[in-house]
Amino acid sequence: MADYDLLILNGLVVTDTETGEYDIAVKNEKIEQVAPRGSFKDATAKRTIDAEGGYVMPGGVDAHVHLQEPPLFGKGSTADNYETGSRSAIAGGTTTMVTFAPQRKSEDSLLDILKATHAKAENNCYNDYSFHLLVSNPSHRALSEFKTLRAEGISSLKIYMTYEALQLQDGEILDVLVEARKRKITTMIHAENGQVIDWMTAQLEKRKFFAPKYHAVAHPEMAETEATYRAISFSEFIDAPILIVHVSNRAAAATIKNAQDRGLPVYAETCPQYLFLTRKDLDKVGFEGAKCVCTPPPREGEEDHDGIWDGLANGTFTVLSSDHCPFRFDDAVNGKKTCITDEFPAGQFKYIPNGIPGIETRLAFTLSADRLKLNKFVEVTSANPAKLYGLWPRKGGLVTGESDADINIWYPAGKLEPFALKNEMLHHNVDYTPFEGKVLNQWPRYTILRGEVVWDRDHGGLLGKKGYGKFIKRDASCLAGSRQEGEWDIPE
Ligand code: DUC
Ligand code: ZN
Repeated sequence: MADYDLLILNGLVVTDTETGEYDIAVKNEKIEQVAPRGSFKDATAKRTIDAEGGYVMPGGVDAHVHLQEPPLFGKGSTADNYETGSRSAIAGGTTTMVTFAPQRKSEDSLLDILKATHAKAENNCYNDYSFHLLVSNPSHRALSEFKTLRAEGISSLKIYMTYEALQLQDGEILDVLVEARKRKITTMIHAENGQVIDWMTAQLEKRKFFAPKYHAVAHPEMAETEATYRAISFSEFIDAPILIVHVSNRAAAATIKNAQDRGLPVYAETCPQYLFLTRKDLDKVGFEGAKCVCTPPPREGEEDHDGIWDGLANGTFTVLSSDHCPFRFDDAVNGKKTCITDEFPAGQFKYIPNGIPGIETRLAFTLSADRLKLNKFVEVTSANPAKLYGLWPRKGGLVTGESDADINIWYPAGKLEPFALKNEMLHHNVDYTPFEGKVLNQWPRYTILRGEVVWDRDHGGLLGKKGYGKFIKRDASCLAGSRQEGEWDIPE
């Protein structure tokens, strides 16, 4: 009998805290040992992979993924279901994803939503997964279910300060934060001022401005920064931890940094679209710009990108997620073209479904850009999302005896010719990528999920099986928590 299930030799192992020449032994789906290079020369394994000096990192954890959702952000429905979305994730090295279980305003219970979302995911996933509850109706019943949600392994939820179908009023946000604090649940907040956006949209429409590029005008930085400040104020008042999702601009980032410097439990996320796209991408001939309509919109240019890179490097951003929210472009029933009518042959920006695909490209783009230290790259794409959302150390690390054997092995220097991305290379169910033609110099060569090689780029590509991915129960965050026992913790 072999000593191990898998040996990974000759890699440069990179975690959020360490870089070194280590070999890795895997057994029973777990990291059995990480030892100096050469330590396993007399050992046997069912399979051995020679990393040839390439980086060996924990598998990616993407904690902002929209799959199989009804129309919530404009008119269309998301193009990826749990099968196609998780397939795309694995092909890009994301071994764990946290998707949304969306409650509609007409729905009372969150537990029913959780059950329905389990049914969508079960036996369909290529990668491991969990859910954030998306709360749009914090009814008495919904709030009373937070305790059971925790018992069911859900330790985070998301709320919105915009979008008609989702927006909470300030008092409702406070209701959620009090209950979340009591149950040690982390609250993710989409921070944009919905009334400002509606007002701007009306101003633009009055002037007959309907093209996709006006989406960016309707979502000014001020709307994001104001809502960010308000969300932080609520978090400070209740002393409840929050994460501001998909931060796009420097003023919002500075507001967050200021709160963090004051010791508040405020965390933040950014996404590749705020590093690689600008508002010019929305200003293309005809309706093409709709391919890059997401919210908040990509900002002005390089200076904004630099600000976001700086925020990643200095720790303002805890996590880098994809906000994968895929809509097909050439689709007038569920996709971007649902906003085209006889009256508006060039569409109406306010109805363009908001979102872009990106679960497969997040890791390769960020590593290829070579703007972050390697440990920081692992921290924001893998370790921190696991820590923030209660998956650590099972996910996001290579901790002996504790971590699942979820591993990405990258190409060693000189082994992969830089290549231009084409949508046909991707595994999602979307007919475009907003990043068509982008030149990359890295991609996961092998991806391993709980000891199984599920992606081998040069020998078969996707090897994983639908249904191998499983639901992972999550614990309380080990990063975020209230600072004090407090007056809001009223006994039941
Ligand atoms: N932004 C997007 O781009 N898509 C989904 C939701 C959101 O807030
Ligand atoms: Zn959002």
